[in-house]
Amino acid sequence: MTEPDEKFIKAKQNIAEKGIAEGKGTGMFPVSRDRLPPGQKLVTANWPVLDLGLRPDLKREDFKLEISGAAEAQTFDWDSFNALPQIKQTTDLHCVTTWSIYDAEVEGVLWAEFLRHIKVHEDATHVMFSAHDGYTTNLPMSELAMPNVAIVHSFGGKPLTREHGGPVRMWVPHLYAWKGAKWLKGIEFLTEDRKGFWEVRGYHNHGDPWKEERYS
Ligand SMILES: Nc1nc2c(c(=O)[nH]1)N[C@H]1C(S)=C(S)[C@@H](COP(=O)(O)O)O[C@H]1N2
Ligand SMILES: [Mo]
Repeated sequence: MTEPDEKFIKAKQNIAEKGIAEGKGTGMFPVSRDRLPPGQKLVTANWPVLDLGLRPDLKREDFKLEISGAAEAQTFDWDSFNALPQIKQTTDLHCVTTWSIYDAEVEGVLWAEFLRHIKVHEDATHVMFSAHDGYTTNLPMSELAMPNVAIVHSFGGKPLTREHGGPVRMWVPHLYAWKGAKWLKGIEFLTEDRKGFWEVRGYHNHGDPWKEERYS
């Protein structure tokens, strides 16, 4: 051979650009650096469970979602929630404890859609989500306006299991997973920011995995 093997060089260069992570089966598979946030590890087996350890056992029939604060008070039950326009989407999810999962297929109601069915006051700037295990987490309305933010009830085509927050949880895949309350119970609109469970315990108020906003 008198010329360098361009194909080989291209392939190697491609791998360097994308980065390599451990994979299932026989070989490694390339994981795009554009996809796995810094400091995260890809979990290819089961979706890990992470919470305060209390796992409320709730049925869809018992589901109640209360809208309060700077909005018209309103309560959804399973039927009225399920009657809202539904979507199915596939996103990744990143936990601050460094695990990430890819291609989580969830179903539910997009936040943007949900807003069309409630009446939020003009002065609302933030939202506090509360859950049946006493957990809370806060988000600015501007972050909730990002794509893929949803209130979900199914994962992988099946109802969300108890440990993953069924019957209904929040899904905020562009931020660390603690921003997505499992066992969703209440949505309180706020006119100024207030910190949630982990946010008062040293975790970042914003939580962008791409900027590694883990701690405050
Ligand atoms: N109600 C409630 N929601 C919660 C939590 C919790 O303790 N209680 N933990 C958060 C954290 S830290 C993570 S990483 C994700 C984990 O969701 P999973 O257990 O379905 O993987 O749930 C988030 N939502
Ligand atoms: Mo987490």
